[in-house]
Amino acid sequence: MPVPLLREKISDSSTTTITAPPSMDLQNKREKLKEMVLHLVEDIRPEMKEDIYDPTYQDEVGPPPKLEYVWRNIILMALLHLGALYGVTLVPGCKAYTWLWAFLCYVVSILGMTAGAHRLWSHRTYKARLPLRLFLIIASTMAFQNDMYEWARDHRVHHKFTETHADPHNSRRGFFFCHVGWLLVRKHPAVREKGGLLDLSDLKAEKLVMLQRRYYKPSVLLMCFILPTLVPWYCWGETFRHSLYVATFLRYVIVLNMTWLVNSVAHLYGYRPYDKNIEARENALLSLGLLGEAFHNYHHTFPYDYSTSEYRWSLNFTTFFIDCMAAIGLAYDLKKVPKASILARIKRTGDGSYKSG
Ligand code: ST9
Ligand code: ZN
Ligand code: ZN
Repeated sequence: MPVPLLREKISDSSTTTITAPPSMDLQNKREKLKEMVLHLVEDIRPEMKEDIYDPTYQDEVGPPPKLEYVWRNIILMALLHLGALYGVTLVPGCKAYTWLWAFLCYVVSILGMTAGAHRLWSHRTYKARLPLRLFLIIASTMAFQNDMYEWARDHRVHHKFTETHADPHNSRRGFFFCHVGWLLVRKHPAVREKGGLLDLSDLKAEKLVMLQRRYYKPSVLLMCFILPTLVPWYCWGETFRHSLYVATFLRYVIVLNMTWLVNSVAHLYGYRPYDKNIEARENALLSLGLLGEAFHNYHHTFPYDYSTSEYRWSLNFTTFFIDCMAAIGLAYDLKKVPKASILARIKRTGDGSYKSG
């Protein structure tokens, strides 16, 4: 609607309203609000709003934020990566069972994050019965990426306020920052401020999530470090050195970097067939390694879809896994965006790169 500027008297008998086109700022805000309303209409999981993008929140213009380094994290992360590099040199000397074990730990860790931390606890895209939730929380502990409550809180705030200072791994702050740098410095005050407004009552109410948070340090020690090292050493006589550096340090560093690539690569490079107005992008190659988790333009457009992709099993082992769990009754109420809504959205906001698969 045009904005009335002033009422001017043209003649004694008539008055007219002189209008001007709305300012760019106002126009942008209206567009964003319209976008938000349409987004809500598409939502097939109306009970949870905490991961729905809020385009009305934008950073104020100002100097770049100051970095407050956390030296403990910088030193530990550097040592861990050095350990993993040494692990690479040991790979050829490992027993075949150790390779298989490291690969199994990789798959279990990633599943814990994709099917558990991401699709179940952060986005509530499906429901899971206790045995599955138990498996997923243990698997996610093996991945050691912060406890479930903290991960889901950071992830919801990443979706809602994406590419602003309230996004913990804001990709506008550069590749290194959104890949790993954000774990080496104190969070921007906006993360705390906006994250503090989120409703996390579902997470607080879940005993398993709170139990993991309470005993997180000893559980991580056991699941991420002790168990993966002891199994090859005890079970098939692998050397302690090979077990520690390959099955534990190298495997953990690969899991971490694969996950971080979603924040860096999948927010910086790739097509945006579903919504060209956001930075998240599609990356099929990354999705293969992440068991289906880098169809990131689709995922940020439709965060309530349990497949995090328009498709089901294509480069998406996690969806296959959830479907298998559904077949045996351990997963249910799987949310999937109807094809017609997807196609309408592609037409409305896509970048034109869409090819039906
Ligand atoms: C790791 C995490 O690697 C990786 C996450 C990747 C996420 C990927 C997401 C995108 C992928 C999507 C698909 C992928 C799916 C899965 C992939 C497959 C694997 N809201 O944090 P603190 C408040 S971890 C509201 O200490 P500092 C709160 O009160 C690796 N409030 O902030 C909190 O207290 P509490 C291993 C918030 O002091 C207080 O602030 N771990 C929020 O600035 C303090 O919080 C590490 O390296 C919020 N969002 O420190 C450790 N956040 O918790 C890394 C905070 O008691 N972390 N508050 O309620 C740290 O050391 C610190 O967090 C820090 C910041 C130094 C980074
Ligand atoms: Zn997500
Ligand atoms: Zn993202």
